[in-house]
Amino acid sequence: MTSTSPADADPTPSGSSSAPLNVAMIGHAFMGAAHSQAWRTAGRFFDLPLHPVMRVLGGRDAARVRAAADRLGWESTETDWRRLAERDDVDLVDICTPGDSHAEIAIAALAAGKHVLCEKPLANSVAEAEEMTRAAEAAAARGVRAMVGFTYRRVPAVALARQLVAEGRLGDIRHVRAQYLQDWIADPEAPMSWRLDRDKAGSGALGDIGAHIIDLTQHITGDTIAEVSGQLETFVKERPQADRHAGLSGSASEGAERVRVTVDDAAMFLARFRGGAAGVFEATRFATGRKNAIRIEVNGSKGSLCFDFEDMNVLQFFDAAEPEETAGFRRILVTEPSHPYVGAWWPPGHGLGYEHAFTHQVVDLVDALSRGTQPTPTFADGLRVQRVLSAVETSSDTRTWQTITA
Ligand code: SOE
Repeated sequence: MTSTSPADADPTPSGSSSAPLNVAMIGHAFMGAAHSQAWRTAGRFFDLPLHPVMRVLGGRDAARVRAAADRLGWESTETDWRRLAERDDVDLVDICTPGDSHAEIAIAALAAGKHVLCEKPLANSVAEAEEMTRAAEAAAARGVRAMVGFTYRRVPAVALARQLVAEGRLGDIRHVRAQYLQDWIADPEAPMSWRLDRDKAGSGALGDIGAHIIDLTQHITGDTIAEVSGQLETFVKERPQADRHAGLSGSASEGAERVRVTVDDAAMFLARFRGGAAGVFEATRFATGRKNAIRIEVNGSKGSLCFDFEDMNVLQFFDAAEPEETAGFRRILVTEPSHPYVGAWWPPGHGLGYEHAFTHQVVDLVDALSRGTQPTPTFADGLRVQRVLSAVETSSDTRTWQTITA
């Protein structure tokens, strides 16, 4: 079914001279809203070489996807994603669905000659991620590009962290310490959600938020994880069935049927990086009081850095070369125009938020597409993360260290 909606679907100032990039998005929950904000905003703050046009929103329920298209600014709607992916007025498909549909949609869209942006984690298994990566590499030979949405890479303080490591300011990397702490299901009566269903999500905290800190630490250090020893825990084994269409903070009716939780609630693992660094990782949805706390500390022979998403416009940096009387962690406010992405936004000190990283993702994707270059992270980067996820699961099941192929 297709229909039209308010003219605000074209998010770029009228009269834009650049060619259109016709975008379709599938899925309109939390990630769909965040991606829509990015497609709407990018051309208004950055000079884009192509201007994104929000052509069509895909969803299963006609009334709900129509309402979402009106709210989020999409021109038309489809309830059949296959038809959406075949439309001549679509150049790129943005996949914002649960992980169990990523592979099927991405492979079909790439085969139809559409660029693809796929939310993380790339897939629900290594086998799916490998198939997607093969499809992406074959499509790249035809000039069709694919990217996976690890957006936290595009927080300015994270981009600065990577720059400092790449410049050698930390020296040889010894320790990588990463946590991703949430508490949205710490209440045992919090209802079931697709994120707690292995068939839909592939895994629990491990793949949903553990994937972010695996990608982030590999991105910041420029190194990759070679071995892991993991422990997965499921603290609450069953939950009340959620009311239909309940979101992250959903609700359950009195006396609702109780269903089994089939994923991990928390994932902890040790890691060895190929370059020799030792890693300690923790991803949990039971850190009561922590809402979306991503904390990364990297210690090197010449210095350290520390990032906390709850203070996301700051990067803490320790320079071991400082004389001891003035040594200490420096609190860098990453809001100068010279910092990555910041110049397009506000004057120094005003700060950015969660949603800006999604806009930066669109900016870099559109720039790569206009140049005919490969946007990152690639599906191969997503596959590397998937292999670590799988190795942690196997390690937890077998209580053995597991090696990840390069
Ligand atoms: C839920 O854990 C979630 O929405 C993740 O799926 C996102 O990737 C993360 O950025 C915020 O929390």
